[in-house]
Parts: sequence; C-alpha cells; structure tokens
Amino acid sequence: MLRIWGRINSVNVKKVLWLAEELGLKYERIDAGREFGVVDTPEYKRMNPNLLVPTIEDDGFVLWESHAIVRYLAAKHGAGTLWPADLKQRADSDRWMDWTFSFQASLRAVFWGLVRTPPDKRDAKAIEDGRRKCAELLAIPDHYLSNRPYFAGNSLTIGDIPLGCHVQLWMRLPIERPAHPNLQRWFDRLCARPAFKKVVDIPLS
Ligand SMILES: N[C@@H](CCC(=O)N[C@@H](CS)C(=O)NCC(=O)O)C(=O)O
Repeated sequence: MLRIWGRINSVNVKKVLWLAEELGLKYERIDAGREFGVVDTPEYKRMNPNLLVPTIEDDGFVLWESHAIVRYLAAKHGAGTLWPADLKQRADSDRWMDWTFSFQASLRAVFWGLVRTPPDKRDAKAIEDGRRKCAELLAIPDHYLSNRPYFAGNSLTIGDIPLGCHVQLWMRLPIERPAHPNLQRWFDRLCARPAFKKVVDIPLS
C-alpha cells in the first residue's frame, strides 16, 4: 500500500494527500515533521536526506519532492484525467505547478508571520510586504483564469493542485485581499470538491 509521511498541516504534504484523495487511492499516512519529529531518525534520513516532508513509499519505491510525487502518482493512476495526456495541456499544468514557487516565496512571510509566530515576535513590515507582493502576483493567475475554469482547461488537473493548496492559505489568513474574481471562482470550485474540503481546507496551524 502507498505510504505517505508528513503532518496534515504541511502545505507540501497537502498536495500529495489531495491528489491521493482525488484519485481514490488507499494510503497510510504517518505523522512526521515539526512536533512529530521522525524526519531526524536514521531510517527517515535514509529515505529522504533533506529531512523534510512529504516522502512516499510505493511498492518499495521511495520518492520525495512534493511536485515529483504529484506527477508520479498522477501519471500512474490519473493518465488522461488529472495527468493530461496531451503534451501541451500537460506543459500548461506543469507551468502552473511550478509557478507556485514564485508565489510561495512571498506567501511564506505572511503565513509564518501570522500563524506560526507569537504576536510579540512578529515582523509587521515583512508581513505587509509579503501580503502586498502576493496580492500583486495573484493578478497573473486571476487574468489567466478569465476564460477557463481550471488552469489546464475544463477540468481539474495536477496544474491546480500546488497553487490550490497555497491559495487556500491565502484565502483563510486574516488579511486584506484585493478582489481577484476569476481566482475566487476557481477557489470556490475547489472548495466544492470533497477531497479538497477533507485534506486541504482545514484550519490554519
Ligand atoms: N521542495 C520540498 C519542500 C518540502 C518542505 O519544505 N517541507 C516542509 C513542510 S511544508 C518541512 O518538511 N518542514 C520541516 C518539518 O515539517 O519538520 C517539497 O516540495 O517537497
């Protein structure tokens, strides 16, 4: 059976869990990272020398890096649906998966500042700079979504998964957000999916 190591509140673990739920895969999840430790044990280090989550083991095959895991599981179980068979559509979904890294860099300061830092230790300027940069960056996917319901066309693909997990954090943070109507409609579509509700749209921690 597929095994997934990682705590449920890790945005990178959520990408893998969401995909596994969408694909209806049977899996065992093992808590690891932050308060759960595990990542610093010799056994884990042998699987993932980065000491980070997520890591998966699938019939003896060990893989880390959330996007590589998402691509591997989608290609194995979701070819033609979540993993587009058409080369250009797949490149489109890959592009949006990887664009998430541009957004993640700015979101990190806001999320960590407001959720994982005690009020007296917060850097208000770094939080506000991050918030402003995120708002600016999100105009790019908002525009792209003006004539398509999902990033790689008419249905959900892996191109929606990483950004969906990061935008969930953005939407649930207690901050001011400019209107991004297309992005909001896309996020509402994600929220209507039972898999997203179950493993991604959980309280921030
Ligand atoms: N590029 C890696 C980054 C993994 C990463 O930074 N994971 C974080 C959680 S989101 C982590 O393991 N943090 C340390 C911990 O939880 O102990 C990936 O996408 O899988």
